[in-house]
Amino acid sequence: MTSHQDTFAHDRWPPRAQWPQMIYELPELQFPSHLNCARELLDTHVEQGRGERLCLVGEHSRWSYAELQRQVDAIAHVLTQELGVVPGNRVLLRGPNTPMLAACWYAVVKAGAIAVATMPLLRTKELTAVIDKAQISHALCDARLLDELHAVQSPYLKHTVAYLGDADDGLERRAARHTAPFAAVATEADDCCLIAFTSGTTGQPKGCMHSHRDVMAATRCWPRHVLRARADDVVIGSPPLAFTFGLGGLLLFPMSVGAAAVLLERAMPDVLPAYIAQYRVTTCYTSPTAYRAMAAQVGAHDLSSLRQCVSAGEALPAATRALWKEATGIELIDGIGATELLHIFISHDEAHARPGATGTPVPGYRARVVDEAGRELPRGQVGRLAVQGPTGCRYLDDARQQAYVQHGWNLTGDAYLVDDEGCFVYQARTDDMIISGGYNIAGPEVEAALLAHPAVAECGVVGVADAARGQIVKAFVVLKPGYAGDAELVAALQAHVKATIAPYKYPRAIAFCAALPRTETGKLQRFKLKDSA
Ligand code: 3UK
Repeated sequence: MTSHQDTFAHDRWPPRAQWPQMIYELPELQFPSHLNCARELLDTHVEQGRGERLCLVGEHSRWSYAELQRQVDAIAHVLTQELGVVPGNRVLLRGPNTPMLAACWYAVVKAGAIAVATMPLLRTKELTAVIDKAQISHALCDARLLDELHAVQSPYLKHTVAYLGDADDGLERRAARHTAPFAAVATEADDCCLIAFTSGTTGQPKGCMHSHRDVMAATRCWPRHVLRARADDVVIGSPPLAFTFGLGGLLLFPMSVGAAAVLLERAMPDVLPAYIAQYRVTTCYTSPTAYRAMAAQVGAHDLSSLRQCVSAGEALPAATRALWKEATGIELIDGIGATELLHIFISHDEAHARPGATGTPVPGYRARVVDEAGRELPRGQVGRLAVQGPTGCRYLDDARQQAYVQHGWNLTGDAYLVDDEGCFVYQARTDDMIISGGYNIAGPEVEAALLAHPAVAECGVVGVADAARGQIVKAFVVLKPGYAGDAELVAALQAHVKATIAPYKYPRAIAFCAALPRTETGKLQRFKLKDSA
């Protein structure tokens, strides 16, 4: 059953047999059959008299729950009455973190449509892949990021409306014409409400489908049991809302308890401490790399309001935990999450922090370490991390579903061990995904970009260890005859990659070589490149 008029997503869930086992044992994970998470996370606060509480703070705005609801309802009217959005349509969202982007997200979901938030740095090529894969008909785009979207040529995308610009047909001017409340569409709990794209290991983006129930379930597990989110929290952080780490931490979780969030367009480590002081922030979300960078400069700011700091996206080095504690007195909360599982599923609270370990399964989830055949391994042995819970992997129309979900368990692609105390200790990615500064970067995608340069004959891209970023992207390049592998060419290749795909994916290191190590069948042997680096 679905409330969706456009059944695109409903028709493309993987077959049931390929789903992970979903677990709803906790009493707080029981939901009615009709559920709209936008209604739950926004409207209920206003209905229950919390409308005047502070909800979202931006660089140019400060909205209460009631004000956000007014914005959301007006945008939902624009979507449904002027742009023809019907339940089940996919709506692309593009912009840096702002209250307007958040309002657009809630408007799409409240209207029963499916939000496809995209990373602000994506370029035309990557946007096109997402739009075609999810057959996206509508886009709401920050006016400052229109160019790459306008260059997209897709048979699916019919309407693009800009916000935060000054065009006469911009979203705010259209929205101003709608003052009536918008009643949330009575979606089914199981209806898809968001598709989160993850680049995976190959660079072919995978769309992770999540339902209204999944969103609500995520708000009732980690934030409730580990973080213990409170109504007086003021949260801040760097991850984009297009990354489910950011969506949960900065939007869904604070709103699930009636708290406030500061949404920053640019939240790099150089500016974050000043914002924490300015807004009396209690809770911060960012990557291990950013905590490391911030530790050096927190002394200059009054961080006395800060109570909790969450680290995710990549493994937290023990040295970074120690550095942050020394600088602020705060014990970092580490948590491993995944786009496929929506948010964090193994973590620990401040009292149970163990340097070098991620923690234990979040209430609502189960985890174990298994061998290649899916058998549970004894403690101390390194194997593949397998997870089950109330959220899980359902890729949009993708054969890779059967790699991620095996025997009913989500296999995250991480190598872990369980220590004597039952604590999960991260080892490495089981595949070749490069994680640099908190971003996932697929080597083959960088290779594809490099290969389009006239000087490049062959290339292989791997991640190599780096103290500051965890890993950096390193490219091994075989040049075509007539080209010299000098500093000038390194700079040219780097500029070329930055102009082709999202700039953060560019190779920070480039080595020139005469040939690449290959198997007899012609496959690149990445481990040999890594070894030589
Ligand atoms: C790695 C970690 C060690 C790990 C994410 C929190 O990162 C998130 O989602 P992605 O889909 O990547 C998932 C992969 O990233 N990873 C994430 N956190 C940790 N490795 N320690 C950690 N604490 O390889 C995992 O499989 O980009 C994180 C919440 C939501 C998320 N989507």
